[in-house]
Amino acid sequence: MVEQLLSKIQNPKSEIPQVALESTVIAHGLPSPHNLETARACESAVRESGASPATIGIIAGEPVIGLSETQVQEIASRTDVAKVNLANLGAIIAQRRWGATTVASSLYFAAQAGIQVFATGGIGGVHRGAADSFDISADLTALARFPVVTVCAGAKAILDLPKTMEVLETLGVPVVGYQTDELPAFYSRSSGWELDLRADSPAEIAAIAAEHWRLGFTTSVLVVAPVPVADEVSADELRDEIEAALIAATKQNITGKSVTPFLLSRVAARTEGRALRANIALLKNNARIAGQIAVAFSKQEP
Ligand code: PSU
Ligand code: MN
Repeated sequence: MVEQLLSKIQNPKSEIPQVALESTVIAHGLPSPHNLETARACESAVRESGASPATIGIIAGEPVIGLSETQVQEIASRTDVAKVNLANLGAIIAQRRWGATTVASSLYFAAQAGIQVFATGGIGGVHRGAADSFDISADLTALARFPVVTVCAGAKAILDLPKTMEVLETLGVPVVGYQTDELPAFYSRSSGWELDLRADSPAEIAAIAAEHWRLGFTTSVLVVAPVPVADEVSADELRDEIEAALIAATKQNITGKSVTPFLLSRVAARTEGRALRANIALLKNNARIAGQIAVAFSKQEP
C-alpha cells in the first residue's frame, strides 16, 4: 500500500518539501465556486512558501496524494463524493467510490507517505451538546495517532472549544499557538482560552515537532494560527448566528457527518459571506504557514 501510494505523489523523489492538503473542505466545506478557487489558492500559497502541495482524495476508489487540477475540479463539482474518515475509508476504496478526505483520513495518508506537514481550516472536535449526542470528531483520535504537523486556525467555532482542548490534552497532542498566546476560534482570532505553548517562527515549530517525535511520541503537533486581522469576524458578532444554526440543526434532525457542513454553510449564508471570507482567508493563511514549516524541516540538522 505504501509503495503504491508513494508512486502517486506527483514529485515522489523531489527535494522539494511537501505539504498535504485535505479535500473535504473542497467537497463539503465551501460553496461553489469558492471551493475550487480556494483549493487552487491553497496550493499556490504552499508553492509561494517554497514547498509542494499534495491535495489528497479518493478518485473512483483510488487514493491519490497530489490530485491533478482536473481531479480537484471533479471533487469540487461531483455530487457523489463521500466524506471519508478512518471508519469508512476501506469501504469507499473497496466499493470504488469517490471520496474527500477529512483531517482524519488526510493525516493517515500524509503519515503513510512520509509527509510531515498538513494544512486544514479548522479541525473537528467535541460538539456542543456532546454529552447527549456523543458527537466527537474522528479528527481528534487521528491527531493522536499520526505524527504529522497539522496547521489550523483552531477548532471550528461551532464546537465546544474548552472540551476539545481537554480531549487534545488527554490524548497527548501538543497545541502550539503560532504567534499567539491564545487559542484562535476559527473565524475569530480569540477564544479566551490561554495556551501554554507558543512559537513565533516556522523553525521553532519544526524544532518542537522534531523533539516531540524524538521522545518516541507518535501524535500530531497541532499548530493553531489566527485568521488574518483583515478577514476576522469577531466571536461576539457570530455568537447569535452559531446558536441559531445549532437550533436549526436540531429542529431539522441533522446528524452524523452532515452536522459540520450544515452548520458552516448556515453561518456563512447568514453573515453576508463574512464568515465565508474568513474561512477562505484562514485556509490560505494556514497553507502558507504549513509551506514555511515544511521548508524549515528540510533545513533542520539531521
Ligand atoms: N476546515 C474548514 N472547513 C471544513 C473542514 C475543515 O475550514 O469543512 C472539514 C475537515 O475535513 C474536518 C471536517 O476534518 O471538516 C470535520 O468534520 P466533522 O466535524 O464531521 O468530523
Ligand atoms: Mn461528527
